[in-house]
Amino acid sequence: MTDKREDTMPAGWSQLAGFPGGGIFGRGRRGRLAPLSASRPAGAAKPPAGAVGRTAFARELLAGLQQPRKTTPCKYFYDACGAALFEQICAQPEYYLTRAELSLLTRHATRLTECIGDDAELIEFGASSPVKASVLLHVMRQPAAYVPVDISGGALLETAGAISTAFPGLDVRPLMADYTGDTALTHALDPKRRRVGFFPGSSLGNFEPDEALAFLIRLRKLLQGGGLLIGVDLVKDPTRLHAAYNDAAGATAAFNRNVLVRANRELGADFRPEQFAHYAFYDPVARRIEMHLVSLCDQDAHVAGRTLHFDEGESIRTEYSHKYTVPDFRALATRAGFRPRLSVIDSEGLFSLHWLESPA
Ligand code: AVJ
Repeated sequence: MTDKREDTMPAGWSQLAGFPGGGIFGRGRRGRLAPLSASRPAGAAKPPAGAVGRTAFARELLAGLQQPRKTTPCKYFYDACGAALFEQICAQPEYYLTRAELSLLTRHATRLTECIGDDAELIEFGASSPVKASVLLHVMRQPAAYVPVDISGGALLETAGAISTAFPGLDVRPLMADYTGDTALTHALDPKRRRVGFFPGSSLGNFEPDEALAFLIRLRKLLQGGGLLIGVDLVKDPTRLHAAYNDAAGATAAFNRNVLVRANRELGADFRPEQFAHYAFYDPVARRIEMHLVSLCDQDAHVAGRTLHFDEGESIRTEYSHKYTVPDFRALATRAGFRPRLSVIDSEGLFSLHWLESPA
């Protein structure tokens, strides 16, 4: 990168779920939002509390906490509380990601319109807020449909409702699902429509590099003939990164502890969240934020009949958030079979947005 930061990349760079027991929500054109499922007749069974049910939560939580190095899958942050806490994070002054991405969407609207093209079906992976999609849908020419995919049912329906209100006549078909699951989302999509994926917020950073590649390959296949608009957080001054995951108001700390709070509520576990310290740091070698909950004392917790022990100072790794350089991300996308067509960064060089074509 040149020393003069630019909003747009130089020439070479800038040519132009699985649903295990998951509830699927659908809505016909101008119809009412209502649960529907391809595999389960309406009313046959109540959808579980989340796109991933309680048994899966208990199983995956226990599996992670019984490892020698304890971990929890980060997707379990996002119950209704966690989705709300994440919205609070996005409003913190230190958490620049959301604002930087929104400014890129607005600032490069015209070029994005060109990239995305007409009549596309917009599929958003992780749609707990309508804000970014709303900017994008304004920019798109005659969007054919909007399919928000989210693991948190409540947040998903709020997003879908807000978009339906703002865009009357748009075909909005919310899908409650864990997009990291390996089942294809294809049955929920229109086989005749050109597909445009939207994966904002740098959520790709949650994947380790090999998983990120595998996930991008899945998206490339799903979006064949269309493309993916993806937001990716950039490698930068570690102090700035550190601050973004250690906001002064404590929103990130509350979000981090929410996985324990949720286990207590949904699984009848007896974690003492206040006995775990929020600890997040940037590892410049692995180029990622690691988020941990560190036990402040020797303690036990009980989950689904199991006793878990935590030594004083022992950590649970709750999230990775990988950061990329623009060339490294474009190389990864290319390895996944995408053709990177446009990469833009904000004036401070904090965040990047990429349009990746998926060849037909
Ligand atoms: C939604 C995964 C992109 O990694 O920055 C925010 C989640 N974790 N603060 C991120 C998060 C702590 C966020 N992603």
